[in-house]
Formats: sequence, structure tokens, C-alpha cells
Amino acid sequence: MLTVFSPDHALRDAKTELSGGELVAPYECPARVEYVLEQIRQVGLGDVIPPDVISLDPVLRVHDPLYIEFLRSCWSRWRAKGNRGEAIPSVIPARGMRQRVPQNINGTIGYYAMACETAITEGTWPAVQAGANVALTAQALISQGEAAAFALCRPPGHHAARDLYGGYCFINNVAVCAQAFLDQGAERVAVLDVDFHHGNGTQSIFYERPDVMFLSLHGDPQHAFPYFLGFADENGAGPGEGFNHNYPMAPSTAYDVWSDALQDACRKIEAYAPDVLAVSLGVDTFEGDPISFFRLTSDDFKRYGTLLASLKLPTLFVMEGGYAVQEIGVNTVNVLTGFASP
Ligand code: FKS
Ligand code: ZN
Repeated sequence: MLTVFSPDHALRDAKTELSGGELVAPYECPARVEYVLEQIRQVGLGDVIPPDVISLDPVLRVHDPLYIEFLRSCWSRWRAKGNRGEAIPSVIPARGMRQRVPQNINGTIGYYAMACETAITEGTWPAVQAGANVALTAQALISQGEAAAFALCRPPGHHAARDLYGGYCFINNVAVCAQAFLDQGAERVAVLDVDFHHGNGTQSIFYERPDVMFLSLHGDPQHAFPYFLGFADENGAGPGEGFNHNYPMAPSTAYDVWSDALQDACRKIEAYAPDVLAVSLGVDTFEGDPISFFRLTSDDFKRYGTLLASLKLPTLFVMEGGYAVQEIGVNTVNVLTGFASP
């Protein structure tokens, strides 16, 4: 299996994350993907290739142009105001407030935020753009007939909505790819999100559409980020009714229960008969993950990779979360080798 990777991910190197009332070193750090890359080389998964240079057009198919302009200009606007720290919002348009974009960057940033832990920094935009190009380059490989490809993206994407960033995400890489498949002739795309956290951004982008089925296995939002979306009764709306499936699961869920949910999701994917499968691949379901509460073991990742292969669909894997940095390489590559050599 080919992997697409760009060293430009390292430009996203925030010093702060708002966590427990403190500014801590971010969980979503550059070392994460370097460990994955090392393991890919170790096991000989296949060649690692750089992304193509791609315009923003496919990104603008799922994101608001003014939001993308905000991401691009946020850091310089933030600094121009004399702010000394990294860019984080202090006010958000909550219930009852007007949903309008203020001119002052301290307001603009709150308008576009779905959460406040994620700092915007100097190199964030170029890294985010490189990450989207990584995803789209892997997507193009599948369009050109590869059976599978791995987009080793960073930063991740599945919490980013049409005009919202947060939860470490800015551009929704998997959503951009799903739309690109459709724009290149696919009729139906399934997006399966196995990251520990609910893919609220991906869900919201496709919620009212039947051409993308979204399925997500995740920590019950009563207890886990993003808290305000990802419940079992969210099944899609309008023409999208019946094409959204959430599997929220309780603290300490292990592979027996988790894999039952995955098999149920696989049956729904089979019935949908998509042209292609895109997997939001987060490995924060691991028992050793510092911010999550599932109990998957390293071997379990291989098992479910094999399960995914049984769908026999062209499959694009897009990197999302995973914060047990020492084990992230083994766990991620176990999914891919379980898939590629079942
Ligand atoms: C730590 C609380 C962290 C935010 C969690 C964000 C999870 C991000 C992710 C992604 F794939 F997007 F990276 N709260 N004190 O893993 O879903
Ligand atoms: Zn996650």
C-alpha cells in the first residue's frame, strides 16, 4: 500500500493547548506522524510518496471560502492586535447570540471555533494546506485504480465542519476526499470513522445528503469530546435521512463490544454498496491512550484491519487522532497490514 506524506506537517507545532484550565504541551504534536512513518518503513508497508501541488478548489467544495480566508490570515491578524500568546478564542457565539462574523480578530476566531483547546500558530495554515494535499493525493491514487492508499495527514480533520475548526482540526481532510470522489464520478461514498472521538465535522457536512453515508464508532458524547454531537438518534435529515449512523460506546469498551459495532457498520456499508470507502483512522481507541477511554490492544488493530478488507472496496485511509505516541506507529500500521495482508 502506498503512503502519502509531507514533512510540512511539522510546521504545525503549537506550544500550547488549553486543558484543565492550564496551557499544556499539545497532545497533537509533530512526533506522532514521525512514529507512524518509521513503522511503515520498518514493516515495509510500501513506498512513501510526497503530495502533488493542488489548488484549494477541492477544499472549497466542502468549506466556506470566508472560513478558509480566516484560517489563512488568523495568525497575522492575531499578532497585529498585539496578542502575545498563541491564538485561542475567549468568546463564542453561544445560545441566543447573533451568528455574524465580527471584524475584530478576537471575535472572528470565536465565531469560527467549535472548541477552545486548539491554538492557531504561525505555521498552522501551511501545514493544514499540506495535509489537505496529502489527503487529496492519496484520494487521486484510488481514483486512478489503486485498491488502497494511506494519507498520513497531520493535523487531523474530522472535527472541522464547513466553517468551524477545533478539536485539533482545521480542514476536514476525509470530507474533502469524499467530495472529490463524487466530483470525479463516484455515485456513493461511505465514510467510516473509527477514531475514538465522534467525527462531528464530517457528520455535519454530509448530514442532509444521501451520496455520502457517514458511520462513526466513538466514546459516548455524554462522557467524551465533542460532547454536543454523536448520539445514536442522529440518523441524517431530509434526503440524508437514514445515511448517518452513530455508535456511541461507554467508558472501558473493549474489542468484543467495539468490533460488534464495527460489524454492524460493515453490514450497513455493504447494503449501501458504495463505490469507495474512506476511513477516518484514529488510533486513540488504544487502551494506553492518554485522553480516551476505550480498551483496544495493539493486536485488535490488526484484527479490524482484516475485517475492513472483507468489504472488498477501494479504500482510502486518512490519519486522524492517537496520542499514545510511542505506540501510535505500531497501532496504525497494524490496521494497514491487517487490511493489506489479511
Ligand atoms: C485533553 C482533552 C482533549 C480534545 C480532543 C480532540 C480529539 C481530536 C481527535 C482528532 F482525530 F481529531 F485528532 N479534548 N485534555 O483525536 O479526534
Ligand atoms: Zn480522536
